[in-house]
Amino acid sequence: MGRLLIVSNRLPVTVHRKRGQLHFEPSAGGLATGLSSFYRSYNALWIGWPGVDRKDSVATKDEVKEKLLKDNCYPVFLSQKEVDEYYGKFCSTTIWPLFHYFPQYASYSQSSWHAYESANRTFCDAIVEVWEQGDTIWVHDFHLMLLPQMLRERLPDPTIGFFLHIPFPSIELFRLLPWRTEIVNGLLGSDLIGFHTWEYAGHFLASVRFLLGYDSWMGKIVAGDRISRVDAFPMGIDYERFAGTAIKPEVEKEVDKLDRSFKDRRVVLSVDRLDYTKGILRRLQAFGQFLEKNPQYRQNLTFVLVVVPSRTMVARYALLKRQIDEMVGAINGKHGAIGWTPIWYMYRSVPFPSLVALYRRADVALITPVRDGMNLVAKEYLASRIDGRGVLILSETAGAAKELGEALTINVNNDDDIVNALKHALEMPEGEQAERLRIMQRRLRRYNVQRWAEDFIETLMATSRLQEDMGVKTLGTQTRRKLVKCYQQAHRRLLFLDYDGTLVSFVSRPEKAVPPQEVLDLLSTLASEPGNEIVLTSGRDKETLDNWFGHLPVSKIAEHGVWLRPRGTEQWEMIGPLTAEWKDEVRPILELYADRTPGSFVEEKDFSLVWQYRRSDSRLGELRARELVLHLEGLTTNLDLQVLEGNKVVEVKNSGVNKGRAALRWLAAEEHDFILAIGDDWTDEDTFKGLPDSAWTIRVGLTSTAAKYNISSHNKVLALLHELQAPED
Ligand code: ADQ
Repeated sequence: MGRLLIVSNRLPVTVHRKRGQLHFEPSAGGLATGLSSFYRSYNALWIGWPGVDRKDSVATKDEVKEKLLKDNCYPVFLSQKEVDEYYGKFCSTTIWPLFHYFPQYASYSQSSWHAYESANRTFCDAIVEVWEQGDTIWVHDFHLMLLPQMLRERLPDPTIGFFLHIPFPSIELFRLLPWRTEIVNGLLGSDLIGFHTWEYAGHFLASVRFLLGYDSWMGKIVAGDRISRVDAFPMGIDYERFAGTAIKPEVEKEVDKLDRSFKDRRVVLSVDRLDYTKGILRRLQAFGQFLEKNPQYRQNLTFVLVVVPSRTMVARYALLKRQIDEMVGAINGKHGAIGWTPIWYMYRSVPFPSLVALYRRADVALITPVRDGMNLVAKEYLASRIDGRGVLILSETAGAAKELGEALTINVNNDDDIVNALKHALEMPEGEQAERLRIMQRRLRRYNVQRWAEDFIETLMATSRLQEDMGVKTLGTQTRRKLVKCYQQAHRRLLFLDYDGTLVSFVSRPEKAVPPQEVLDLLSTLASEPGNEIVLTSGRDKETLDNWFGHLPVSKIAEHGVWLRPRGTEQWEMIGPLTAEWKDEVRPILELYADRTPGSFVEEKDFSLVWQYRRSDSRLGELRARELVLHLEGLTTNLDLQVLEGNKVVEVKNSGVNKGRAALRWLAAEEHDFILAIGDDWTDEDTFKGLPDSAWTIRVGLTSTAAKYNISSHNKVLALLHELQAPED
């Protein structure tokens, strides 16, 4: 593998100018702290904005670039105006509130959207500058959601992963975004899209289905001729860094200092960036109530509230800061006493050893975000508790709650819940604290940030290999030319062509899929070519096929192989003796499912019954399809029936009837020196399997198949059939 190019809005170092000198400092925030230890141990280059204005002098930018490159970082220079529009507006006041379920705070402006697009393009340019064949690109977070698709358009076959550090909201929220389709398309440029939890991944898949109509299977989305994989990777922390620092003498000294300040008091701690999603005001309110309801803790308890300044240029954050100041003042004023301040409020970034000392000294960590993608502070607190004591209180709406089952979880909107959890935590026996910690620590130590990143990269590589395998099966230009050549050199040609999904795309009502003139002309020309036999292999009833294709010199297979009609014959033949009495027993069951599933209906054919759910909500449809198949299984064994799950259909018909068996009729009739079969669903698999090895078999859609090749859409099938008659060269 070549290098790993990590791309994020901010670099892990930020450049400041102080008295004419450039200063390089570590950046704040979960992504920077989480990944910075990982990338230094890897053959990686981190690409991002260092905080330097594009309009700065060339000399300054050169100096920044040179220094950053020594630390394997590569700068993307943005102008202050761009940053204000793209980061300050679109990222901070559109995406951030909407994705954290604060739609009332979200604003939508066309100009900031354009700035977002343009900033993503600037990042794209920078990556194109440094990318070399073999490099893997890993894009991070909501600032760069258009970047994967932009990169795919500019680079030859890149491997691209994307990880979203914040929640992906439910479709009900996401659809409010005017540029929702662009965002989803941007993300689908990735081979792998990672989220902290399966819940977020599920929301994304639902949006893809809703906006673009692409279904997914086991987290894989087939979009055009590519596969994107979606999966959950709960981000870990650098566990040993916290556990190791917690026992360092400098931290011991800090803890002693804290002990002298707090004396014997119990300590509750919270650490957050300044943000309304972190639930700081609700937490303070609940703490005030706790003191009121539990006077025994007055004088005996200190709440250390650490808030790191963030997005101070956004008005809402400035307002929040004021509200926190006021509430802290009010609670301290109301409950405080000489020698005791209930809340210790620190509004600043805390140096690492001091942060770990605070984690070590705190009896309880009170982490109550309203929404949080993951929340690393919760994990850092647990890793620092080397003494086996300490209790974590955590909102159920933080991604971390999904894996930290031994924490005390609360609903942040329920003050009583927080008050009770605080009491529970402060009174929890030490044995229980140790047991809960042990279980959570074991998990965090194992799935640390290193493991998380490796897991992501390994999955990305596996997805990219899958893409290559698909590539091998996809009917490429070379193979297509060979196929066309074989066709032309042959004298007796047999072509099995499925109709729905193969020659035309699916429509919601089957009776509306009337063949377009282009398809009729194409079939007519192909069928009148000397030496050609065209067999239409359809699941439709024979009357429809006669209506549509009766005037063409083609053979037909109807109802997935129940009926055959060789060209030039007057009548349909039935394959074997079939019965239809069973329909009276099965029909009511299908009708029940049609009633329970809006948009679905039952279609009746001579010897089969079909439940169609193409127009239903696809998740509900799939769920019901599974239920229906189970429901029918018991019944059909006695009746010699088979139940088939096709493309948005469940079909019940007599056993032993399939397109493959019907196709034998033409194979047995005479020798052919060219055989081609094209179909889009698994009822065509029987045809593929039944044909001799020399046959060309093609499945429409990029799914696994017994066919030799895949082709991405019905349009490509039509193009291929046109080419048979008029080769490109
Ligand atoms: P953040 O919203 O920044 O991250 P979080 O996961 O809690 O939230 O990470 C904050 C980081 O900043 C922690 O590593 C913490 O130690 C550090 N930090 C916080 N306050 C500090 C202070 N006062 N002084 C020094 N350091 C401080 C985003 C998402 C999260 C997601 C992360 C990682 O919003 O949901 O967990 O990315 O994906």
